Amino acid sequence: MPANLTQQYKKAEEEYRRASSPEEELACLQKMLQEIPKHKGTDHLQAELKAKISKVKKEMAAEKSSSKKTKGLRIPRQGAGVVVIIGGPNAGKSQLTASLTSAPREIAPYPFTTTVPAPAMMPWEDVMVQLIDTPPITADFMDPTLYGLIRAADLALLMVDLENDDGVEQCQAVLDRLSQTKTRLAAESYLDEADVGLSYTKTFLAPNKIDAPDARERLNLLHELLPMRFTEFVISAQHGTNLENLRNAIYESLDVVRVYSKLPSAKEPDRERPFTIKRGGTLLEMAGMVHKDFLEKLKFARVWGAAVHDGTQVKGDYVLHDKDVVELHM
Ligand SMILES: Nc1nc2c(ncn2[C@@H]2O[C@H](COP(=O)(O)OP(=O)(O)OP(=O)(O)O)[C@@H](O)[C@H]2O)c(=O)[nH]1
Ligand SMILES: [Mg+2]
Repeated sequence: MPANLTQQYKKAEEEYRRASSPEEELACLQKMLQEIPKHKGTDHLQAELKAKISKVKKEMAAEKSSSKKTKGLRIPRQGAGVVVIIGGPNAGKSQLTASLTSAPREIAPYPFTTTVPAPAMMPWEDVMVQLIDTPPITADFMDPTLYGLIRAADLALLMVDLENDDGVEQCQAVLDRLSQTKTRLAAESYLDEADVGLSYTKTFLAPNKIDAPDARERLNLLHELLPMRFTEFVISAQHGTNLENLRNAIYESLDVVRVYSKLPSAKEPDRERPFTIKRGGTLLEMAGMVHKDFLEKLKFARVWGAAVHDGTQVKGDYVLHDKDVVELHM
């Protein structure tokens, strides 16, 4: 029996696809349910709509219960850089976050376990990198805060579920979803100057669950179907396979150097908390991070490091090297 969907229904469905918040989605779904012709031929569709409505309501409730702390609130940048972990449902985003940090994350074999983006700190040698675990992106749903998080991130990790036959398609759905927006993934970060607002975030592909049966076949399929070429780390977030390579590559992608500050009166620098600064950054930039007064009052610094003789006196334009020890004078 044909469904004979009305124009009003189709219009609501079109709007549903473009909805950018759960509230909008709910309004569209309710309109669709109201407009759908009620007969045997649409039973299945009606049931599907009702299920979607209850899912969106749950999402909204989850958002509300945590809203006082998180809704509309920017996650403050911390550490040497920010990495956003994205992907379809069940890809293992929370498992990877838990494995690379010591943060407890809720990990479960059903979709939409994670409902709110959550930061956690990943150690690399003596520095920390901020990872952000996120809710899944699907053809029908994307947490509206994700656009900003992806644009602001130094790196995105796009995870693929190799345990499930739908995993490759779900990854494609993430890319399709983003390709309809001005927030996109690429091999390197850049802003498209010809198209204002179009922003590309450097991305690593992380096909996950390589330990699962038939994961290799799905990986081959992924390579055949994925049009974009990202740097790839095939991992098992649960078993730890390739995670140390990924951890190192994440840090390297940030392209920062570490600098230890030393008080003139102290014998040793503060080795506990290095400052990190983009490679090529100068002493003056670093001094400004220590205290903004230094921006105007810095006279000189003494530096101990691989590129200079111990205690060499340098000016604000000195380009810092990894592991430099710096003694600021004003
Ligand atoms: N075999 C195997 N299972 C994994 C691996 N990583 C995660 N899983 C399992 O996959 C399921 C989903 O993991 P999660 O980390 O919750 O996935 P997620 O991407 O955060 O899911 P959502 O929050 O719903 O988007 C869980 O049952 C995990 O135990 C892995 O490396 N190998
Ligand atoms: Mg999760």
